[in-house]
Amino acid sequence: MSTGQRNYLSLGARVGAAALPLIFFAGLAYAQVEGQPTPGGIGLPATVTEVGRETQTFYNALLLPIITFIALSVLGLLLYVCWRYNEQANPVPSKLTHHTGLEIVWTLIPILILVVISIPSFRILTHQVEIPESKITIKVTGNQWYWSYKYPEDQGGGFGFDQLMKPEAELKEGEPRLLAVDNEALVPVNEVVKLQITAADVIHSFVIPAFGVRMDAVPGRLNETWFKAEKEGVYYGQCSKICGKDHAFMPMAIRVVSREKYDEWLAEAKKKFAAAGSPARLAASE
Ligand SMILES: [Cu+2]
Repeated sequence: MSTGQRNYLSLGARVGAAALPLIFFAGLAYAQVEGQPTPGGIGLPATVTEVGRETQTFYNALLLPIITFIALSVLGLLLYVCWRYNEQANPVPSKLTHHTGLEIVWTLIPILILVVISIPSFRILTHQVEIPESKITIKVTGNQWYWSYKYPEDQGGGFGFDQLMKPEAELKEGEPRLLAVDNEALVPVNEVVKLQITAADVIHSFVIPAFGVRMDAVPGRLNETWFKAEKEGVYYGQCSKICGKDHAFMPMAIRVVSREKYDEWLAEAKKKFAAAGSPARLAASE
């Protein structure tokens, strides 16, 4: 075996070794706990809704390959220019300033890429905002710096409550720091939940990555979206609009449970929160 070949092999081995952590982290990504971030996690978090899966496929199968291709092509071009057109290799530089053909190409190609991206993107957006028939409506209001929820009376609710981040000293075993809350909002599994989202003071943003839900909470405006969680568990999110000093400390937590447990909780919560404040009434959802 020649020295050249051996060098080539050792280069291959080095590249392989460098790729190992990537493979390791990719493995971790698949082992992520649903509903909350995992140490060492990479890639998008696990999702439990159809819309969530659509957005992830869109990102992993289309956006990521396109951006990787663009980044590598630009890097390749840069390296080629450094090598081919440096002062020694190219002592007499070209004086060319315009090339109509080239300008048309570098305008058209990005436009075509954006058109290709926009088609599946608008399809997912439509899916996110076209709300299927739902029996459950929850109104979520962003406040500086907590969320409040209202469950309408005609759906077995008639109460509202505030959801505040739990201080670290009060965390129970297994509860994630900066994400766990005092009052979790419950929803039943495999049922369409319509969310009405607004804010009381400044713009907040209601985001639950595992549901593929992201919707701005704007004062004076009622935004709507929906989700249908397919798996029981607790799913966390964080406000995603810079909304003031405690922006980072207003997480949301939604617990997905069976229909029976949900009905039990409704009855309990009705007593608990009715005692705490006035019952919530929502504008009747269609
Ligand atoms: Cu906020």
